[in-house]
Amino acid sequence: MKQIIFAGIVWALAAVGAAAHSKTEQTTPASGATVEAVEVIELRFDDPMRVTAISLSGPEGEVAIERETDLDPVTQFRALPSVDLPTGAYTVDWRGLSSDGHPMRGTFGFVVAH
Ligand SMILES: [Cu+2]
Repeated sequence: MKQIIFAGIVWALAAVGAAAHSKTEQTTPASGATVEAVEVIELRFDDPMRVTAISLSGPEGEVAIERETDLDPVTQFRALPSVDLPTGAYTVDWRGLSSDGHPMRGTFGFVVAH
């Protein structure tokens, strides 16, 4: 009987481990892309992600962005740059909580060329 309970616990732990955390599938702008303008910054996830923090930095430092998505877990997160982005290289950094409860973070870059 003890063995059966033990096997059940091992199986339950394995099942938790198998439920992989959400991953970024794609972004807008695409990672590494060169774009003329940025109307929206978008992160798409394979499973809902609660994005807790996001920042955009460029050639002149941090650029203010406005979240369009609140703190609910989503598969599509959107934020809007507060200004027209000048030419240069930009990096987006984000942190979030995966649907399996794991803290996640990611980064990607793109170039704006007018
Ligand atoms: Cu995970």
